Amino acid sequence: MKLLSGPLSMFGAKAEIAVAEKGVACEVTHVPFTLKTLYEPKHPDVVRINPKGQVPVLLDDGVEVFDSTQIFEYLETVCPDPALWPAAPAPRAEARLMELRSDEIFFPHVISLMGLVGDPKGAAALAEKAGIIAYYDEVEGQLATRSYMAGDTYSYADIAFIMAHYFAVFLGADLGPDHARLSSWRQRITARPAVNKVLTPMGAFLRSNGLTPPDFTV
Ligand SMILES: N[C@@H](CCC(=O)N[C@@H](CS)C(=O)NCC(=O)O)C(=O)O
Repeated sequence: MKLLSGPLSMFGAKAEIAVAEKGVACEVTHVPFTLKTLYEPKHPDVVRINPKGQVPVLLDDGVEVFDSTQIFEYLETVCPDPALWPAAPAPRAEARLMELRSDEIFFPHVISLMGLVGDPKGAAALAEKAGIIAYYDEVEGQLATRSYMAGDTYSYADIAFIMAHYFAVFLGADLGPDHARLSSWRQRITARPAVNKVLTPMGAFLRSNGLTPPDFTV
């Protein structure tokens, strides 16, 4: 298997963590990326395989898959053990929805914040931060009766949210004193070797660019 990701790609990191959790033999390549030029010029395989020209892209013996969530689905099919979706229909549906919510409800606030770094205390940035905190509040409530994002087992939903949360914290939207359960969830997730394996080089990339990674990571 080959995975094309990026040194500062939230979605790429999701796929990188998943292949590490699965323990599958996979050559991970970071496509060229700098803070100045971003992904230009794009990696030819990314352009060829993904009409959106985005990482991550997975290549496996003639199969070519793009989009982090589709990569999760493919990995679960070809490498079912260890399972990263819960087995029973209800928690599985919940895990899929929490994974979707992380990418499509929570993370858009973070993307908006990225565009507002020049005015972090302005009304627009504060509104995005409020959206992020409201999401934390909601998940904090859910964690009263579950240990992970979607129940009592670690799943792709946890992988998605630790990465989205990483970027939120990087942009100044950290947990508060009312988020004790989320804080303990974060400790458990970042202690996982597969998560650490991906967050450590990402932190090094940020530092090498004069930036400070979230302080909950090494
Ligand atoms: N929904 C996609 C989003 C992928 C995505 O936004 N990738 C970003 C990097 S995190 C990218 O390649 N951006 C370059 C571009 O859009 O030109 C997924 O889950 O993989």
